[in-house]
Amino acid sequence: MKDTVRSVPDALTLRGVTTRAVRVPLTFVLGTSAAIVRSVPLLLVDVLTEEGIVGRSYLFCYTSAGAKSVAAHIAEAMKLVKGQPALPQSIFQTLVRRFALLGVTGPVRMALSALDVAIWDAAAIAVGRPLAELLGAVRRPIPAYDSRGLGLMAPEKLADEAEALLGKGMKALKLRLGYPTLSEDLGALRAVRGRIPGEVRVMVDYNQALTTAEAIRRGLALQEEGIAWLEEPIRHDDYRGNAEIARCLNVPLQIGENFNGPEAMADAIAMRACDYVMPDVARIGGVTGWMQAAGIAAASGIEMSSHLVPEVSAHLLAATPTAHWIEYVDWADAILEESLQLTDGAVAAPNRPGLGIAWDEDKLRRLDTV
Ligand code: SMN
Ligand code: MG
Repeated sequence: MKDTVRSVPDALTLRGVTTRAVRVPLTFVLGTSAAIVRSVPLLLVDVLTEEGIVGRSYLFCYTSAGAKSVAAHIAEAMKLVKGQPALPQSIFQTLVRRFALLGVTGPVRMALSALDVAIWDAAAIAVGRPLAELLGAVRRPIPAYDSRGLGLMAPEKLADEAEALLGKGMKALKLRLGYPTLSEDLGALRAVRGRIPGEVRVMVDYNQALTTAEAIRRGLALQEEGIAWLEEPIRHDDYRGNAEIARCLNVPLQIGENFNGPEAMADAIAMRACDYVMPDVARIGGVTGWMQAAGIAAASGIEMSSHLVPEVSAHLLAATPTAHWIEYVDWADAILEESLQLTDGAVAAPNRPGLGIAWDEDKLRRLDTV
């Protein structure tokens, strides 16, 4: 039989980008050991193509200055690639080289990641498929844990909040620790545990508060309480210290929200600095970086969860062979036309083209700009 070679349409062409920063008040205040988060600056990114398709992404920028600097880097990056085919992997590689002298970390890395996500969104919209499917994966439900609230506060308040959070049918919660003493940490954990069904999993997150010795001391006590994982007990990039903690504890050590690209994750795994990984799509390098990281986690046989931005992570975890937990927050409900759906404590990416996100202009008008 004669082969028929069909030609394919050209890729989309990058035309420009717009960004908008808004401040979203949280439904549950989040008191971490590093800072109290009452509202979050979100940066909304629209990548425009010559064909009229718009790719979107949004970012949590931590601070107002963070949002401004990420926006500035996004604008500058687009000037460098405007007119080029909207092929995310190649665009990312080009931009990483162009920003190498400044350094592809922090706001620069977040800017390139956000552009990458938006370009992937446009590409998936162009073929009319959900991003998860473009990545070759079924949109399967990923078990979710509720990461709203449960910050540092009085035990009685924590118990009330845990009960309120479980109203959404969640089967797991994340509690922030890092009180001045271990006995206060234990008091907080026991207060939450005492108010929720025994089968609900509890993750604990120190947000880098401890020294290595203190992390081992507290970890040995906490692991007797049946926690799902111990997250970022010490400085995120102290892989030697993290490896020592992982060696001394039975409870799984979780790190990754601060991995700067898949290279950092590969180093951490090579040094046995963690048992689980949870990259943030905005620091790992967008969809492009995430898929590389997913390959490393799969090849290493390590469970991979996500950090924040569940609307994007739902697609990515579907395409992650060792997908573990999706971190659920509702922050983007304040900016999106349709909020992410939770069913039986799990999240599946929506059956819409691309990421399936669209800005709700009425909601945006009611928010303060950053
Ligand atoms: C976290 C960090 C910063 C803001 C919100 C949440 C946290 C997490 O470390 O793992 O969710
Ligand atoms: Mg964390």
